Amino acid sequence: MFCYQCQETFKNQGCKIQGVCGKNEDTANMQDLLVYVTKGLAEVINKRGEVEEKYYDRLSNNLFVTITNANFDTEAILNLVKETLAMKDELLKDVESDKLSEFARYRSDDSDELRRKAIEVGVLNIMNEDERSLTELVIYGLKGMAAYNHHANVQGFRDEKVDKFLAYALEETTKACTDITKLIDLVMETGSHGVMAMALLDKANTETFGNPEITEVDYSAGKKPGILISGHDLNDMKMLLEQAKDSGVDIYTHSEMLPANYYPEFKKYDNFHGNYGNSWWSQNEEFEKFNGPILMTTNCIVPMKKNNTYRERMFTTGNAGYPGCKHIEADLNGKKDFSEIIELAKKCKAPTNLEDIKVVGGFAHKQVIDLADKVIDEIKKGNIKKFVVMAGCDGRHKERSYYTDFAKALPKDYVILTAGCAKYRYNKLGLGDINGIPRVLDAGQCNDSFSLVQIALALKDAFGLDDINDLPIEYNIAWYEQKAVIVLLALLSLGVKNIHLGPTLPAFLSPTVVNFLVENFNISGNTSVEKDLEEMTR
Ligand code: FSO
Ligand code: SF4
Repeated sequence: MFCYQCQETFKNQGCKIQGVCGKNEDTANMQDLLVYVTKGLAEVINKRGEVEEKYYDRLSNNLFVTITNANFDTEAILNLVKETLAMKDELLKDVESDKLSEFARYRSDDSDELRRKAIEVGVLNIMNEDERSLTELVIYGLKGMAAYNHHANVQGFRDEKVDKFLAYALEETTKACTDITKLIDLVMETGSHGVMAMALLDKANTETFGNPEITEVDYSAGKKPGILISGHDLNDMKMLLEQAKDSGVDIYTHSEMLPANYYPEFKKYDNFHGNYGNSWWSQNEEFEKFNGPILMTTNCIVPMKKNNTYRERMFTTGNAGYPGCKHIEADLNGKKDFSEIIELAKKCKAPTNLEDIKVVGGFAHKQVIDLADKVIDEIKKGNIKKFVVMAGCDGRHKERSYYTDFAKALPKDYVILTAGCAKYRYNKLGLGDINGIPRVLDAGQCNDSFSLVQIALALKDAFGLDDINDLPIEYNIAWYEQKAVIVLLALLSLGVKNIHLGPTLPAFLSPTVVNFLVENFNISGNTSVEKDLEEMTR
């Protein structure tokens, strides 16, 4: 195995024996094969021109499965490989096979042969370091885009341009190409389609569940048994709330599901209790204490400790998977039956209380733009000097305390704009407000970084500026997995410069690619809180 797709990769070089995330060699290889056959399917889709939506769905789902911490179930991934090859065969009928690449020509339904092939198709097959770096940058961006696309698709929203770009770009990565300029163009195109995918998901979420609104979220535990739902899939959240509404069981969010608390549609449910716990990496301890069933709708799953007590009460759904945990499939209409989880919850103890705290969030674009006059007034009066976008991911490494220290050290006239699980590093610090405007404005999940861009564009218009970089906004972004990669590429495609990216720069960026990003976008890694603060408060 060789994997260097996330921020926690071994020694910031690559996981070669076992993933730091817990992914073992077999799973890693099988994920490589899934990406390989997905590229083959994409090529055949492109040759056919028009195909049914289910083939595009397959591209997004497969890429989503290979995102860090989403799916640890090797057998389930092997089955996806087989299904993908079978779907490709359906499309191959009218395609001349001598015009196809090895990715598209490959076929087998034999598990042993597929396991053998899985060892051969890793990222190190691209020998040229810069070509590999840019190709993987595109692939990781596509994985993030695929995740957002999938969430929109299951709500019945599609953008043909996103689907077609996914197929196009996947095929492009099969072509040996050492033309760096061409690959950089593909990276930037990936970013601009990332904006479209985030816009699509924003439309899907807000048209289906309403616009997020300012909400004080309760983190305390109630007296009734509960179900904890984690991950990013709001459609699953809706189905669970609906099915559990008269059951006497409370629903709690964990980690990236926290922003569900901000949506009007979910607030209607009396048994929606609030949020429980913190970001994804704290789940081993917090899932123990929750006492009831847990539903993982997407990443981030942390491998269970040997002596865990929650394997039997953790369920996965969608593209998430974990060996030994029951997986809830959707029926042909996309409906999921969560009755087994609800029945199990009734027999469980209520959650152990972790903290009695309430935290305010819900500052997506509509809510902030509704407050625009007030915000602009405070900027003009000099009460708000700058915004700092601190969106992205949290992670388990100690060095991430940088973000807590940075937030604490920011001058009192600075406001943090956040989205994603990065917020757990500073959302409970009690950083106060500026004449009623909280100093931490949480827009929602990582995909709601789109909201932060909308807010920036609205401010640019309000101040009559030509360039988004002339705004009083700094970017100090924390990344972990591939959804953060598409958020980064989306920002670059919009022309955002001077981004600080940490806690470390991606291992998959070669020195040539880092130079390109520095020269064209003035990207930098983190140094120390003091130095970065000095630079960002000039
Ligand atoms: Fe976090 Fe995990 Fe949302 Fe990621 S829970 S790290 S960028 O999956 O997707 O922010
Ligand atoms: Fe390593 Fe990250 Fe890949 Fe897991 S996802 S194997 S931690 S690089």
